[in-house]
Amino acid sequence: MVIACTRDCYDTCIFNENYKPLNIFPINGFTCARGRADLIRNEKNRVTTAYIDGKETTIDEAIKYVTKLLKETMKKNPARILRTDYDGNQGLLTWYYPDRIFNVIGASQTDRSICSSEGHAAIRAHYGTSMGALPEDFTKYRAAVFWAFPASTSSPHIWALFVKKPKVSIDVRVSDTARKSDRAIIVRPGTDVYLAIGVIKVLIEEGLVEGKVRHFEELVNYVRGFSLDYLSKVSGVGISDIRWLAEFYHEYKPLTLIGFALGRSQNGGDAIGMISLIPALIGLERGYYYSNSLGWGLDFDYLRGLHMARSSRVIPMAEFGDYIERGEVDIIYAWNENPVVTLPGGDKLIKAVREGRVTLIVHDPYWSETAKLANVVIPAPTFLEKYDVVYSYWHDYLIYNEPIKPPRGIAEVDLVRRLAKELGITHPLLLEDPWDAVDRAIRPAGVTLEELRVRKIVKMKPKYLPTNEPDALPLPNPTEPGELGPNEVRLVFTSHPLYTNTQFREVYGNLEPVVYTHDYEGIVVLESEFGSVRVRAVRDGNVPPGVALIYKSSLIDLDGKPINSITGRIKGKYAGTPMLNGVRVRVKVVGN
Ligand SMILES: Nc1nc2c(c(=O)[nH]1)N[C@H]1C(S)=C(S)[C@@H](COP(=O)(O)OP(=O)(O)OC[C@H]3O[C@@H](n4cnc5c(=O)[nH]c(N)nc54)[C@H](O)[C@@H]3O)O[C@H]1N2
Ligand SMILES: Nc1nc2c(c(=O)[nH]1)N[C@H]1C(S)=C(S)[C@@H](COP(=O)(O)OP(=O)(O)OC[C@H]3O[C@@H](n4cnc5c(=O)[nH]c(N)nc54)[C@H](O)[C@@H]3O)O[C@H]1N2
Ligand code: SF4
Ligand SMILES: [Mo]
Repeated sequence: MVIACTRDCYDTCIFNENYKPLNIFPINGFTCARGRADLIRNEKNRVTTAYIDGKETTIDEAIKYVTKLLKETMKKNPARILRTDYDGNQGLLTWYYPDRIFNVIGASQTDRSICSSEGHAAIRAHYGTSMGALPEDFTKYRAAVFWAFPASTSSPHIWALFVKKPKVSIDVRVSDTARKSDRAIIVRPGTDVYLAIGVIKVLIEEGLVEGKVRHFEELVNYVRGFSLDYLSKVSGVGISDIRWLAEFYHEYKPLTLIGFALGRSQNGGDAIGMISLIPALIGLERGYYYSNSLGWGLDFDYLRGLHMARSSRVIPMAEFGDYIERGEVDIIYAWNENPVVTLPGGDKLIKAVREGRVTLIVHDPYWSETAKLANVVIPAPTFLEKYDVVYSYWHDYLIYNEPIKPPRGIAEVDLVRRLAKELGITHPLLLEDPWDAVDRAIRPAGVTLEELRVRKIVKMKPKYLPTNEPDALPLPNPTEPGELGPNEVRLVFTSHPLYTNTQFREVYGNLEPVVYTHDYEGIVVLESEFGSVRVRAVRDGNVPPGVALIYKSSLIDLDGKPINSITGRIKGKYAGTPMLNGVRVRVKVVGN
């Protein structure tokens, strides 16, 4: 029997029944601080019973109450019910299947664009798929470029494969990954597209192109329109560094690893698209890696029931708070997500719930900020307590996760099927056995449930491999981020080794909201065009002037207000991903 770490993490570690990481490639017998703490975490901060308006109740009562709430709003307008979900657990049953009930009743959904959508769409625009290198391919490369990808923190197993190889880090600050790389290139936030154009320009003009790109002449003309001098000025990367990077590409033929964070920055999709072309130009096939989640062929749409029913309305995550503020939703049902903290405008959700304008229903194993705020809380089992099928957005193992702890609460599929029954819904989507749905969904990836149940881990066969000669060559029309005014910085976020987004604070404690900058010290107010928050500023020589860094696991300010009150209303042009990184912020020191 095996267990998969189901969290939003590239590595998706696989463990044996004693919770020891398997010694198979690419897990290689080790895990991270979170993996080591999971058994302890499982006993802390748990929601153990249901709650209605702060009072303990049974799960049955809570289901009846939620049924009543849903019924009332369904009569009025089902689009005023918004379900919101993200990646607290990557299980096919936990995350995807529950969507069915909301499609059947015609509720609203978010666009789920917060994390990786922008880059998926941008790479697909070039290659027809976003599938990149597989872990086995990684080992064949003699070098790597970590582009906005602090892998030593965000993906310990990817990092491990390159520890002994030449590495370049491209970031807006000197990250741990940058420190451990052979060369760190520091770029201004939101300007990677200019750097990528510069690299392509040098490759072309110095005769270093060895691969084929369709519409190559168009690309040649396009880069001719930019001078290296201009590209250097906008990106903040010296001309000699741009040349050096192009030559490194030419000489080492490195794998390019593109971080999701880039898609959440200004010109993010354009940057990712252009970066993904570089490997093709130097003659590499699938010489990039971004996320392989959409390449296996796993039929997420089938799991969500989109072949039969769809949401009535899609709300961009960038405008999550704005829709709430405008009074466009009455009920929010959240699972597998902590939207109060992680979505733009979470402050507006807090306000609307406190003022009774929105009823919040939360299904979560832990007392997240969103669960604490909710009118109705229903306990969910953790991945250590339920069966599920788990995939990775990096490696190719599909995993049959079996529980090693007795279940607490009610599993996601069971909850939505109970709700469907109470609501009198007899739609075939909710009558289909969830395991049959899983079987249907995994077959396109070359795996059957029967085989998976026997073997526990089975390698998927990628269904959507890229063509290296795509039909389209979408060329960017980027916008310069512009100069900063006095006391202005661009806010960026990064992951912390001890947490996954908002998870693990029950083990490692609450991180103080600290902003790391080159110049400021003491208590500061950060003010953007969307609002302000109060945090502690710490001077950090690894952060250049004009940049401010916050860990994305400390997203609550000194007054209990979400940092996302001040980010993210601007949408990416490929998939609408909120611009969380690079928001212009004024810093005012207010204390020490
Ligand atoms: N330990 C740990 N691992 C995680 C997570 C976690 O919370 N903790 N979260 C997981 C999740 S949800 C995700 S999405 C991934 C994210 O994984 P990554 O995309 O690898 O990284 P982040 O940690 O978000 O860091 C983003 C980096 O981009 C830099 N950056 C910001 N703006 C720009 C820019 O405009 N240009 C460039 N070049 N760099 C920029 C930041 O300084 C930072 O170093 O990690 C996953 N892995
Ligand atoms: N300002 C800013 N905001 C950001 C980011 C940033 O860089 N800066 N990063 C963004 C990114 S990349 C991401 S991916 C999102 C992440 O946003 P979220 O997905 O909201 O982040 P998590 O903290 O992983 O929260 C997931 C919730 O799922 C719950 N959960 C865990 N396991 C289960 C389960 O089995 N069942 C159920 N029902 N619930 C479970 C956890 O307890 C937790 O409350 O945040 C985004 N928000
Ligand atoms: S968080 Fe990532 S590295 Fe850590 S145990 Fe889970 S999958 Fe492995
Ligand atoms: Mo993410």
